[in-house]
Amino acid sequence: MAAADSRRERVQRVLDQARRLAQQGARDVSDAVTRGLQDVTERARRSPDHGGNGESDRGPRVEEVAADPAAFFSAEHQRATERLGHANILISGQTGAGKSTLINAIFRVPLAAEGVGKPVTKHVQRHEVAGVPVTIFDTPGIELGQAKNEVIRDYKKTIRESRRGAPSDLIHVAWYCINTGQARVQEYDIEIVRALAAEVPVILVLTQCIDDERASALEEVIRAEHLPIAGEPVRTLARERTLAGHTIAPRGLEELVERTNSILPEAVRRAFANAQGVVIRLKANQARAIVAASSVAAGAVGAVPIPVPDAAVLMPVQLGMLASITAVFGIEMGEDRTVTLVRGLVGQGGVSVVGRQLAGTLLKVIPGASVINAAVAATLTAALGEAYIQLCSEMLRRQAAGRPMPDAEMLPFLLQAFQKAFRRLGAGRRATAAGATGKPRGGSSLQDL
Ligand SMILES: Nc1nc2c(ncn2[C@@H]2O[C@H](COP(=O)(O)OP(=O)(O)OP(=O)(O)O)[C@@H](O)[C@H]2O)c(=O)[nH]1
Ligand SMILES: [Mg+2]
Repeated sequence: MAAADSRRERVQRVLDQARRLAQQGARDVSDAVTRGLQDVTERARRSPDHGGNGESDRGPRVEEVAADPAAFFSAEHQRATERLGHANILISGQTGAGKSTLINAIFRVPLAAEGVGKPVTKHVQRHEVAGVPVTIFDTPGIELGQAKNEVIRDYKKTIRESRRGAPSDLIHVAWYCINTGQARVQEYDIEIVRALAAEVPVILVLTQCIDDERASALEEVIRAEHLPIAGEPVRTLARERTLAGHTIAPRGLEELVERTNSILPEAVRRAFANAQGVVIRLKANQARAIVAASSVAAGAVGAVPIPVPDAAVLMPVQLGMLASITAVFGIEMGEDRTVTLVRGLVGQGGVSVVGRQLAGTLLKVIPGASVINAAVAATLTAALGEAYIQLCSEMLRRQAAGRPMPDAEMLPFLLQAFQKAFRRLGAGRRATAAGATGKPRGGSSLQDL
């Protein structure tokens, strides 16, 4: 009985600690983690040295996840997408400055394509697209000479009302666009920037920048005005421009995205990382936080040693992790794709079988072990997460280059990246195992599965 009590206490401690860690690192995997842990707890309760009845009323069992992993993945993806948060950006500047062109170059879907959004006030329109966690408050067609005070009043009204509404409506940052081609900085621009900056952080964007001398001249005036803007103005060209037979490549978009990201509150950075389509690294960085938390959580699952044949207990954590990464990347995962990937991964030797195989391989060099321990569980999960980040990054790169990755290539790419990442991450571990050197024996590479 004393043994049962101490085991129960230990399981409970692990459960609590893992939940805490997962919640700190990535709230969106914590549910999946909890489900995996519940299962472990359940097993511990049912074990012969414990008299518990194994009843639990929370979350699906690992067996249920295993029965339809694609459905579990989709549900987790949905959940993670809802938890991304929502970023709101106000964009302003004179008509023709290039606001719509800029928005459509920055975000992964053309948010301002039609130029007609839902009117918020006379001068402000709202652009949003279902499934993209960013709303743009646009000010189309502000003409020089238009009643400036009226325009400013409308902006302030929009921003202040955003503060009173739901947290997801809050306007976080404003981009004020000045066309670099214009002869000088207008008084009109200066006054609006000042008025905006009294309400939200303002990034000044020099648009249609094809002439650095002119940009420098404008920047000098802006500096002399001591405008309360966030950092230096950002020089941008949203779309390539051909001049006298020379093509000038787009520029400055990455810088604008990075600057914006640094200003946004932490709670909505994931949403912004998802919606923008310019800096893949931003998505990968956000995703790595999810992998770190999942890996710790998987380690905590493994702290109640998992008999090797029960490695499926890691599945909720790992599928939850993959679903959250997909949400952060903003990759559209239709049902076909999900089924191809998840069934391929799980059904043909993915998350669980790969885990068993590799753990089995590792166990040959970790003396005395017949279980997946915390370190192995954490390493497997970290390797899978890193491999999946590489897959998502590659998919976006190819998509941007106009050569989308065929669905049939996804799984082989992922497995290969997994193998590499696992070797790299596992190398330290194998090296520290007594007497073990170098490669695992048994030849169970993923390709052999
Ligand atoms: N090649 C190129 N053309 C641009 C760029 N930015 C703006 N343009 C062109 O400039 C014109 C005005 O750009 P828009 O993006 O519609 O300007 P806007 O600020 O949204 O204008 P309003 O909606 O009227 O306020 C369009 O013909 C664009 O194609 C750019 O970065 N590159
Ligand atoms: Mg426009």
